[in-house]
Amino acid sequence: MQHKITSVDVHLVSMPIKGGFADATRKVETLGFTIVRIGTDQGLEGIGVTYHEVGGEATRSLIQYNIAPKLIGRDPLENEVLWQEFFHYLRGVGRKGLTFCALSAVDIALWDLKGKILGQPLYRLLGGANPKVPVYTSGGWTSYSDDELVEEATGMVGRGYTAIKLKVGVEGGRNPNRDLRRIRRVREAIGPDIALMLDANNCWDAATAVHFANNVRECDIFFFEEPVFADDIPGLARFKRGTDIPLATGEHEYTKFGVRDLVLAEAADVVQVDVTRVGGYTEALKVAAITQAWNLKFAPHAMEHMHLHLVSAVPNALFLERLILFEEITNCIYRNAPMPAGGYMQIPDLPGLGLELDMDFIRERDERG
Ligand code: SMN
Ligand code: MG
Repeated sequence: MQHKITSVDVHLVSMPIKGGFADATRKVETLGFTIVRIGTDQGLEGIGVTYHEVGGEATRSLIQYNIAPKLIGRDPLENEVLWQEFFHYLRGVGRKGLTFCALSAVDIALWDLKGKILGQPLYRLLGGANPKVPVYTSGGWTSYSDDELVEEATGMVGRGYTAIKLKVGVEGGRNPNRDLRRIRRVREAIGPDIALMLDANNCWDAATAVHFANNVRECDIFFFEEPVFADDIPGLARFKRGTDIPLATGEHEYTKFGVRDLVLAEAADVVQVDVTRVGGYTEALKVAAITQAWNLKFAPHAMEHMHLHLVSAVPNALFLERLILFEEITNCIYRNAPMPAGGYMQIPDLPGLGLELDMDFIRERDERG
């Protein structure tokens, strides 16, 4: 039986972030989700979400005024056909950035619908077998005092995580020696058995990053993320040549074309695209295939509820990332968001993404343009 799309609704929910949380290069002031609901003539609904710190209104308008009218009357199972059409429809106004956040949220909703139409959880449709997915937690802002950093790291371990990620690049990246002292203290506090990852959020040049990496190497770093500007692909490649700490990057990368350039330049060991930015599940699966062809690791960025099924099904995927800062908004927008326990998250035995939106909260907070 063929389904036809009969409705597309878009909602925007943003939360101010108080507390001055900052990484090496920016302060996080707002976290927001743009939420898409695609309905069919058979009464099914698929949901997709993308996140923003700035520009959510633009993402919502693009979906509402430009993408939604073209979805009405279409068959939601045709995600490849629709992806190609939207890619060419939108390519003149953006092949990265907010345009792709919009396309990603729509594509995710189509995959959720696909699972609901076929009556299977998405990870099963993708060929996965295991509903229990490893997750690491992430925080440790550069705005923390040294004591606060150590306290957060030990708290993470106390909550059962066996892998944690912290920021480096204090004082805008101008004091790597203090970063070194902070990370040494953390390693001592958490012991040798916790996978410790560092994220410099684009703050250094390659020479500074390599120097720091070689000093911090003794702390047994599982991977080092975005040591230099995300678009400094030669700098990333130079980092990789200068240290044996695995290099993670990709949260700022869009589409298979962006990832192709990273891998061809030997500028990543762990590719961290975000399904809510890179072009949805349709594109993330192609990115995953590229990483497999180069024998790299795949570890999607943030948005763990959007990534659960992908990490379960992709054989070279390491784990999910759960940002402490996203926990509040995530708990508010889903009624049944899986929670981590002992370093794992369990995929619900429900069709599609298996997520139920809290429409009371979303409607109350929806920022109408
Ligand atoms: C990050 C991304 C988005 C919001 C806050 C922090 C960070 C990460 O770069 O990798 O988690
Ligand atoms: Mg990061």
